[in-house]
Amino acid sequence: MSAPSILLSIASGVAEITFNRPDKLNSFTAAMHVELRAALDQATADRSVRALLITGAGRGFCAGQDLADIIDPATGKPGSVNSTLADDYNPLVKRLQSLPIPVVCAVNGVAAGAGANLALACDIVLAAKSASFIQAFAKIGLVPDSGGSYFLPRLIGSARAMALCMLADKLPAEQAAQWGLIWKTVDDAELMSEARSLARHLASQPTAALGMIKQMVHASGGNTLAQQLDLELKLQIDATGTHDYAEGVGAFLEKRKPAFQGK
Ligand code: T3D
Repeated sequence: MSAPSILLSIASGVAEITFNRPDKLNSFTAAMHVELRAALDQATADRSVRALLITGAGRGFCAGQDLADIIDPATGKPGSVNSTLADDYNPLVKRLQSLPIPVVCAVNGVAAGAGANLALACDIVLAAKSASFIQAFAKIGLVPDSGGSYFLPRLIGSARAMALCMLADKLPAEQAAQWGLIWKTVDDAELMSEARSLARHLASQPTAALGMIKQMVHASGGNTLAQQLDLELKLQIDATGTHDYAEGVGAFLEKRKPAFQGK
């Protein structure tokens, strides 16, 4: 039996998902998408889970689509991309963005093609100093997908986005952090301990409010100021209705550590 291409562990309020095809730099096959959906279903059904951490096994994070997996055996040529984008990558990006819990990504090595853009779909991205990001698509005659053409201009501006996409050059993680593409870099040896500690910290926080923060930050790109103020008002009213708001204020006034429940 072959090894699972997705690993899932749940502990301390954190679901940790590891892309696990290290010999192929964790590039995605159709079967791996099926396993990932099942892992996300299991994680989100578990009421103890209040943060998600995504990483890759081995020396790569994810090299995007497995290019061997899309070869049509009948023709020996790449098959239609329509179904994999429509059925796999696009729903995955939308799901990561709409999960009501924080999603941390620990980019442990090269993140290429859809692999780079899946990382950008996460909420807080840490990368090993030796990691890199490559919009590899143009090298094989494709255009960015999995949200790359959406995330890149918003995060680093059109000039840098355009050059990265057209040249398909490797962007070292430290440069990515300086440009604001990701949150920060970490020494390679410290990446997983720091990412796990961050995810555990987030899971102990008022995660209902963190989910609302995610919603408002995502909405801001398409909203006018007036619309965004209305959304802030609505979500702040929702936040004031949570247990964690009462707990946070109470703990502050009583000078004690709050015990948040994520509701
Ligand atoms: O259906 C559709 O096509 C639409 C969906 C598109 C989404 C996409 O993601 S398109 C973009 C696909 N990804 C790429 O084009 C990246 C291809 N990989 C690379 O350019 C390089 O591997 C890297 C720059 C990422 C890393 O280079 P390097 O030198 O560190 O490693 P390597 O030797 O190239 O790769 C190591 C192994 O992984 C190697 O296997 P082998 O020879 O040892 O058996 C290599 O073939 C394999 N590998 C890496 N990336 C892929 C892959 N195998 C299949 N598909 C890959 N994407």
